[in-house]
Amino acid sequence: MRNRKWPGRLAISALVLAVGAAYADDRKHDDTDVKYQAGGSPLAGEEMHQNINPKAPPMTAREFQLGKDIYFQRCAGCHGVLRKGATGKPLTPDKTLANGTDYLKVFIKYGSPAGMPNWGTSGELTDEQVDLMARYIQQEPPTPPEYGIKEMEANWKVIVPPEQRPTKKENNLNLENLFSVTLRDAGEIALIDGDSKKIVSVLKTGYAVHISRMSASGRYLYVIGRDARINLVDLWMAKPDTVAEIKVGLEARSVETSKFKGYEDKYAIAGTYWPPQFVIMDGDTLKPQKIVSTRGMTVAPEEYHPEPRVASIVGSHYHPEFLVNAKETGKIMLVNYSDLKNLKTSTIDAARFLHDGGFDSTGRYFLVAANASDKVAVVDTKEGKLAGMVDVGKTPHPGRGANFVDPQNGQVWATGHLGDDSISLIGTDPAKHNDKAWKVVRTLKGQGGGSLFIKTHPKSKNLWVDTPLNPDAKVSQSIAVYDINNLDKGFEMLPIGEWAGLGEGAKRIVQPEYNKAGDEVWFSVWSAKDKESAIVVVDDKTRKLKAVIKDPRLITPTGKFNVYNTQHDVY
Ligand code: DHE
Repeated sequence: MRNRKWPGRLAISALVLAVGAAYADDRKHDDTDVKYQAGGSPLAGEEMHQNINPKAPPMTAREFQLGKDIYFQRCAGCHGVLRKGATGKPLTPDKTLANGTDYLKVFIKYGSPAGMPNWGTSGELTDEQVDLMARYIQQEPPTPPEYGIKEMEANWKVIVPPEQRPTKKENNLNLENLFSVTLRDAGEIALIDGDSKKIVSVLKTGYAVHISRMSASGRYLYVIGRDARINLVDLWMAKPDTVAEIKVGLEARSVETSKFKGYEDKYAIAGTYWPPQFVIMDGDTLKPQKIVSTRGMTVAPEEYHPEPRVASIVGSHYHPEFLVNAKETGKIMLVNYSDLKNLKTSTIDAARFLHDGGFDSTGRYFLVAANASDKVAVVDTKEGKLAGMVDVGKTPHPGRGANFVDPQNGQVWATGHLGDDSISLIGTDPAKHNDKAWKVVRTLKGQGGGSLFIKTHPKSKNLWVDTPLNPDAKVSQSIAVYDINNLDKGFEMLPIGEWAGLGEGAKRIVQPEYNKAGDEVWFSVWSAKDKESAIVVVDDKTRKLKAVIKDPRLITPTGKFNVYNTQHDVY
């Protein structure tokens, strides 16, 4: 293919150009989910081994470094660290050398209707950068280092040993109504007192900090950054602070602790995107104990995948098990932690591209989006089996989802979608409504695509659905809210971005989160690092503005985790 005649290559390029250009404008509106998946990666700065491919177009060392930075910031999320493909196609030299530089330049510049963003015409990459990337992806992919116990222990610190920690709570905070707030681009979290709405403290965490999870006890906060650094924060200290930290790899998204009776917080677990593996640690010190690779075969059609990234992880309440979701293979591993030396793991074949998910209202069933497969897998954590596989809308993205009683269909769990404006309600009550269990029982029409999170509360009659990645500012800067008792009425739109009273900025409204009482809903108003952001608090009964939290330290607030609701899976 490589020595294809010039006219052939020109024809292909012209075709891609025509198709790309035809779609370039209006497709901008539907590749939000692809850009979202192609998020930044901390691997850009990592030293990597590099083979020079003599057949590839020459690059200087500096050009190669630039190409690596751009690849890991923009492309790795979809095409994988080793370029073997993930939600995006493989970009290995056997394929890219055959395409050649001109063809690749057109593809990168104009994108494709299949979802490749138009990096050039959208202005994200200059022509020189497009040329650089077309040559870069014909080189051998650099391989980042592996990360074993030696590397983890070299990046592990117990700042306050357990025996020196408070034996009782030493502050007068209402911990159950404390919020851990991700300050994404600051690499920090803000601890905000839910009662006073005041920032209690801002703690340094990992790069592009991602999520917080609670210990079973409600005393410890586990915070993970995209750079796979975990902070263990003791909320009983006079001033809550980090008491242990560890870096468990080069890139990560999820952390959890053991929740089964008798094992509460005995172990913590973190899953990494790179290397593709998970590690079980001591819950109170983060001492790494057991590393398990996720490399292996995908669900049918079975083929080897070299980098199945670990997506969501939850601790079972029925067995001493972690449910570990591997994105690219579509496998859900039930990892039994009762004997780490003789680790027992059973594996459920779900669907490829597992991402985020949450429990049903009973805490028995775990529903997880296989987002690029447009499905939701349902795991019965009591029986250790797949209870259902549900076809939903385009690119479901539930966060942990929302549990409520649909007046016509009984207990349901709901998810919004990145790729369309639907909201799928899945029946979750096989005992009383077996005919509706693990099926979409109702589809609501939302404000638009680009939804990331959906939330309700057992004491509320409201269902809140965000659309922060919708390209229309009116939609991304507002929230849709439904009356659960009258879902047919459709949604009311609340202009949360306007209520924040901020200057210019994206003001994306992201991730509704309730307070402990269930009578307030907190929304992040997420603008860029150099713009003002805020948190808006809405009264859940009246749906009126209750408070706006502004502070120069609130840089790019995104996820908010109320201690009580996160500890007890209230959503
Ligand atoms: Fe997240 C959860 C992965 C981008 C905010 N995100 C998750 C989970 C995964 C994941 C696997 C589930 C963790 C769990 O439950 O154990 N997120 C990814 C990505 O790979 C992706 C698409 C690209 C990236 O660069 O990371 C990505 N995520 C984002 C964002 O850009 C968001 C909107 C802002 C931010 O802070 O980074 C974001 N993700 C969140 C939040 C949760 C989350 C708030 C937890 C939701 C919850 O209620 O539990």
